[in-house]
Amino acid sequence: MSTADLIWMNGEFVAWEDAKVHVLTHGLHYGTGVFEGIRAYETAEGPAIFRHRDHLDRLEASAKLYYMDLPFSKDDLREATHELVGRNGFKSCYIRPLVYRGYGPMGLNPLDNPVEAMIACWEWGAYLGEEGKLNGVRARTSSWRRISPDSLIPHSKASGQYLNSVLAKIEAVKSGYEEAILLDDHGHVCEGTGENVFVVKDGVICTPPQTASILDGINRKSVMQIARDLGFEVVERDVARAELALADEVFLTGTAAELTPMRSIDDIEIGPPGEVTRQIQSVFEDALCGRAEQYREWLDVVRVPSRA
Ligand code: PPE
Repeated sequence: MSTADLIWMNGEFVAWEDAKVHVLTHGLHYGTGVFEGIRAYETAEGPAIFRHRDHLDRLEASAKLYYMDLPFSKDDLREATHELVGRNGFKSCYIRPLVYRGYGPMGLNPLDNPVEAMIACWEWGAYLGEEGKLNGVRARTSSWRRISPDSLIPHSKASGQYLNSVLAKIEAVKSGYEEAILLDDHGHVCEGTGENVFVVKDGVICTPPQTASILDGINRKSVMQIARDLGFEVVERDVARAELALADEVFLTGTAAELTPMRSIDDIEIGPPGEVTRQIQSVFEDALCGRAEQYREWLDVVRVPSRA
């Protein structure tokens, strides 16, 4: 992977290669951590972090659901992130904050383990490939169901929960697809391994609702607003598996994947990226890079001067 000079750990900036933890760190054994995936984009005003406050709010919400208090205030985390991006000299980058249960007593009760925090950033290109972003990815329906609220917390972006996504991703890649679509515990379409999903049919855009075990994606929210502003009808409702195959267009949204079209499901052709996808993708990319005045409030410009 591409690296950076510095990582922020518990209030201090340390060299990338020195950002280490003890092997008995609780989160390493039991997945007791919560994280975010954020991106900063190059804009005319300098690097700008997309919907930074929304990501920090979700980090806090994820932590709360696992009985953790953030060890630093959201303002402190925001400032640390600005300084990190600036001091690493990035114009654009992916940003990964993680709040986790640290080294302390072993065993399943984490309540006496310290809650620690780190933030890293690095340059990360098109998550599902440049080709995928341009022409669409091929996906399969996973044999793994998305975690259900019966046993875990789909609303929390928690580290241990990602074993579910990892299994689905391995299965997809080993069987020759770029991505997996997971169904929820009712057999309805839920989401990709790291993306929310949108289905376009007869000009109407549908996406699974909060109750379908999705992660409440920040790009999902942004794309819904952009689509409505463009005059499209956007409906949050359960989506049947067959609706993917029969859609006019399907696309995925996520911080890492941005807006990536999906061109087939289980070898059934949906088609190359269509008009609706293209139109939304274009405004979305303008919003990310500060070219859309209407969405300017989504950007948190990094004020720390870049070392570069
Ligand atoms: N669902 C899941 C399960 C998910 O992990 C993500 C983000 C989303 C939906 C979309 O959420 P948002 O980024 O707020 O629009 N996945 C993150 C992790 C990817 C990774 O490989 O790590 C991301 O995109 O940063």
